[in-house]
Amino acid sequence: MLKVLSGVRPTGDMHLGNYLGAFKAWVEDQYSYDAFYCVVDLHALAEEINPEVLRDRTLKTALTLLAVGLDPSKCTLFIQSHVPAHAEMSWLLSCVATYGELGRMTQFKDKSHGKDTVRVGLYTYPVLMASDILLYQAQRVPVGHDQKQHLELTRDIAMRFNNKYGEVFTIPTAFVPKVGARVMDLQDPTAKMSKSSNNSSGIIYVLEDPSSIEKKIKRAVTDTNSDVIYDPKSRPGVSNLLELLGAATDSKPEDLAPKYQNYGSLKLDTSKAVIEMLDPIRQRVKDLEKDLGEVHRIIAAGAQKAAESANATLERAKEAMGLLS
Ligand code: AQP
Repeated sequence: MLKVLSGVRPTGDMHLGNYLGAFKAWVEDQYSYDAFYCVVDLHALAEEINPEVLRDRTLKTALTLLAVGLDPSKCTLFIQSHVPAHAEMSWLLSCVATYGELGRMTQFKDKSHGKDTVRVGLYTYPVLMASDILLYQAQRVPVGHDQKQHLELTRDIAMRFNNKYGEVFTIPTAFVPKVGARVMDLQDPTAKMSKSSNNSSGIIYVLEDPSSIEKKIKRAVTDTNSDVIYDPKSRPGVSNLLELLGAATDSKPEDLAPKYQNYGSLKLDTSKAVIEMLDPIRQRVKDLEKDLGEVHRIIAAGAQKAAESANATLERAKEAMGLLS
């Protein structure tokens, strides 16, 4: 079976972008691949985060992943920091990656822009991400558009390592889901929906109350025109709503557009469809919260299974680089 790996940062509550752009594909992939999914808590430390908040969000993210349909009997779900090989491999690969290539990462440029203090971890983040992927010899890595550059870097690092030290790593390929690959902010449809956005009214959270979802979609920014046309470039707001409705009802946004004469009815149908899609997930989280002991058992077993694969690759990499065993 081919291996697949992906991760999510517990930097906030999970939103529709995470669900449509990543988790839905993760759930499908668990039936066809040897799938590893991790809550990448070490990555969350690259930016300011309160320790208690980080702990809570890490658990809540794991709960959400189980609730969206990850099945521990079909995939390996674990917390990144529970597998120490990630941090160790990250040092080995930071001795392969170069300062220049990390500086070219647009996510680093965006996140460090205008800040007086920037953590080294934010700069070396892509090396830790490369470690996450390469430790499991993953062939397929589902990512949103925003992560494609990091995946390219992972490939470069792996190829450089293999050329210099011998074939240790499988070269991974990015997989960007067609539907929901880029869910946009409801208040600023030119920016992607993001946990760290300053304005939560542009974000729909996976576990949000139906009444709040309805309000946010009702207030979503559209355009000055009133006709419903699917054209993400010239009509980003209305196109984002059509994409959400399409993703929630398994239809194409361009086929949905002609069915609507005004924004009001489009917004109403979109909120109904989104609420219906998220409702069962919210219910499952409530059930899982009643048995947190079981959730902890699942992630402990996941870490044990992940460590077996990760440690085998780590040992090969250390040996290839000349570390005494
Ligand atoms: N708006 C989005 N549309 C489609 N996919 C998205 N993803 C995130 N936002 C969108 C995908 O979700 C997966 C996990 O994301 P992550 O939290 O690890 O990283 P991120 O891209 O940095 O997510 P955020 O919400 O933007 O977090 P912050 O604000 O903390 O930076 C990834 O596959 C990602 O592509």
